[in-house]
Amino acid sequence: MRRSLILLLSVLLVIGGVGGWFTTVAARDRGGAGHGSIEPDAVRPAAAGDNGDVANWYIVEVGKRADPGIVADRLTQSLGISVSHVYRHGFTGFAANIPPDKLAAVRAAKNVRSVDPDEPVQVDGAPGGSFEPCSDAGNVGSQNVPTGICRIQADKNSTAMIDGVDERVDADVAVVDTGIDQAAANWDLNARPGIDCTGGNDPMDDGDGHGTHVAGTIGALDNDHGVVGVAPGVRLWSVKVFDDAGRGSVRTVLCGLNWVLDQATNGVKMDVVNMSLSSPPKNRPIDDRHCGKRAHDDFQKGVCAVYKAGVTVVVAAGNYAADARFVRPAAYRQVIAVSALSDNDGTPANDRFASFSDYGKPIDLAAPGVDILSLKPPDNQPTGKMLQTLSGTSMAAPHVSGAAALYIAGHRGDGALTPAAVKQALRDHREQIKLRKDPDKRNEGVVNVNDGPPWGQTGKSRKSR
Ligand SMILES: [Ca+2]
Ligand SMILES: [Ca+2]
Ligand SMILES: [Ca+2]
Ligand SMILES: [Ca+2]
Repeated sequence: MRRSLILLLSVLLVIGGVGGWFTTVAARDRGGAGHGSIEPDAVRPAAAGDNGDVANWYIVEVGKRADPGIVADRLTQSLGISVSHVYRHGFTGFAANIPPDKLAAVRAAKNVRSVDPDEPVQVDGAPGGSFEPCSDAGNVGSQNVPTGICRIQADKNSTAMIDGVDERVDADVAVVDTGIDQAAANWDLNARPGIDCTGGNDPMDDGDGHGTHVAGTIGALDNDHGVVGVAPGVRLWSVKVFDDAGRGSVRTVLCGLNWVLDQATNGVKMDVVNMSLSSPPKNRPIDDRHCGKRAHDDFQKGVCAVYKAGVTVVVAAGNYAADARFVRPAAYRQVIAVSALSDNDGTPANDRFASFSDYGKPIDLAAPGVDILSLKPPDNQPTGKMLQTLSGTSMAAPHVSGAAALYIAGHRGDGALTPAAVKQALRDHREQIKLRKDPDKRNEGVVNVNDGPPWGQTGKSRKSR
């Protein structure tokens, strides 16, 4: 029911030209764009406008000792392919539009290791329904405490300190999404520009609203207006991989992960990456247990590189009501995959597994994902209107990203935390609950950040899987 409603809404939105939720963008011929000079690591103009178009687009991996920019240049000049992104960190290669009659030549070219088709990736959120803030000490002035904050007990976390006073959580979270709106950031976020992978040049432009909403759930400021996030005031880095129509692909996501890896060595090391996105289910399990090398999955190669750099990756389960083993990136064992639950009062009462949410063995935790209130780009309206509710596993994942940021910020003195350690800690402290309507027999439990034991549990009953 919920899924059909979402699909209906998405159709209406597309007709209205407001957003691009769930649309699989039709493949179109790109023509021969972008033959000009090539700058290393730049996002090239050829990518502009058609970020979800994958017809004739490929991800090319080059040999470890080769310079991907030089290989891309050489093939651009000799074969007339057009290159959109160069990847230098972890996964080394480039994305290119390759006409069918040039494909064999690229595959056979020197230093080319693999050539895999690109695929569309989409955000996992859609408009939600009505909302009542939960009763809480953080409801100061006009600030709303969203139900998800109470549901996972972020208001009972001493690192979050939710009380209407702006103290900020010390962690860095990359929001790989549609961008983070500058006006919303000025109003109620501690956000900063990362990279624009869509052919534009403004990570702080969110023409869609999805990324701004996700950012607010992770870390909206604790003050007297807007909303408050799970990890209030955490540093949020906008990594824009979807254009204003919500269109993206593996090549734009890899560009975002490449930036995260570049930052790990040459800038600010991210603690957490949030990816509220997925590609449509395959007809076979995704994870090849070899970081994508056997399955020729460049998406997983990129995720593994980030994981090995010590960055916790949190992803949406996907909204296909499908087994997450078939859905990228939720299927990857390197990520924390988050399913969605429906909650309307901030307590475990009357909760159920969200009908649209993917499920199954890869899911690590559930989090609130129905009718979630968060920030919205202003649309020329007064700032009081910069809020909206959205639903989706896109809204569940940022609750867990915020939880990971709280955990990492609260354990700074304990040495470097590996992504596996962060995942285990969040799993160990989860609320062990059987959600009604959960399609599988595995109770992933609900993320919980109470300083004490989670809802309904004594300290002794906690255990890991
Ligand atoms: Ca506070
Ligand atoms: Ca606020
Ligand atoms: Ca409830
Ligand atoms: Ca389950």
